[in-house]
Amino acid sequence: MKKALITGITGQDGSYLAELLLSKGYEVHGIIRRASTFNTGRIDHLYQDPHVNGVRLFLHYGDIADSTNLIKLLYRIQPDEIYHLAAQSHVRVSFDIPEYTGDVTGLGTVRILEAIRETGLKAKFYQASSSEMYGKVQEIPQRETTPFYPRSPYAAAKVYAYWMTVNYRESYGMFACNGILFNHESPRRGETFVTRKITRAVAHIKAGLQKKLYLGNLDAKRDWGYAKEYVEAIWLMMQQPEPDDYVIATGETHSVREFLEEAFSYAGLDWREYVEIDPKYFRPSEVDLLVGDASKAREKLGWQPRTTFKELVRLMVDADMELLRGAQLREF
Ligand code: NDP
Ligand code: GDR
Repeated sequence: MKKALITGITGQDGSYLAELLLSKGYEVHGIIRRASTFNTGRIDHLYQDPHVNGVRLFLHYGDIADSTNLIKLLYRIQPDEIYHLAAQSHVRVSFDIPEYTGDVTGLGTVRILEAIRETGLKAKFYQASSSEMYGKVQEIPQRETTPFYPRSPYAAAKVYAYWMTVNYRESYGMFACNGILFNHESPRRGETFVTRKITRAVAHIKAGLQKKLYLGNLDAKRDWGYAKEYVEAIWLMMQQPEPDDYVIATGETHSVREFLEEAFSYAGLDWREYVEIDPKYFRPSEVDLLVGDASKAREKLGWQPRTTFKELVRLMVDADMELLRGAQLREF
């Protein structure tokens, strides 16, 4: 039985990846942070009492800022594959806490890479790299060879982590790969990212629980895909004979305004009646346009997206309406 370790298992991608790996027969270990409130809502349905025979999901307290803890966990677990998803992942927030973001999102990757080296593990390593690294437009569509031009503390930290992953591959012969994933969304997306903020507002407005939705820049364009499909690409990268870096994207781009139009009209509402602009959501420097070329992933991994933009918006609106009626995240 293969053993995987997931950092960031309580996040959107971590929860879908844990489901995928369990369905493939893996023993899955996840690092969770101690918090004063429950932070395991996305994975509670996967958790079973570890004293019961046959359990294959194990959770460990830890933090990507704590090297000793990481080294201990690697010694104890001896994973075959390490999926490093943990990060301070909010771009706008990274302008408020740039130092912390650099520590967790940038140095966090080095801590794990060093822990692998220190323990002498032969584990494969996945780094959650991001289309944000492309930042200011250098080339359209963006592909593996497009130069990076990060426009936020978050993106700068991810560029550092990207290159450290490449560096450990080249210096120490590690199986270390970067997935350069473009925005991917789902009903499990954090509520402060723009897509989920919109679909949640649509459900609340429709139910008479909210009157206005305050947003920032509506002109930004993103290449939005479905998270559940993107974790399949992550797994495929780790099954290749050689480590490499891959862009994962749909190849289509839409503005925040188009997302609004699609989500509100699906619920029979006109977004112009509800949306107000609050400059506090503007970023000091913005990423105007992202659209990815995932040809390499299609050719080498046999991966391609299946869910269209319209289907994604609709499934998220439907889910937020269901959640208001008492559905659980595990259902999505
Ligand atoms: P989320 O923000 O949903 O999840 C982040 C995860 O990291 C959570 O489990 C969080 O724990 C954990 N985490 C944060 N800080 C620490 C820390 N100091 N120590 C340990 N764990 C920590 O992100 P996503 O699931 O959306 O994204 C996963 C990864 O992929 C991230 O690295 C993100 O930057 C990257 N990425 C995401 C894209 C997207 O569109 N979703 C696109 C490209 C890259 P807790 O639940 O306790 O907060
Ligand atoms: P992004 O996602 O910054 O692309 O990073 P986000 O949904 O936060 O923003 C997308 C675009 O929407 C504009 N926007 C707003 N954004 C938020 N959050 N809230 C608002 O009210 C709002 N109004 C307009 C933003 O300015 C931006 O242009 C996500 C994260 O998951 C990263 O971790 C990941 O690396 C990238 O996607 C790829």
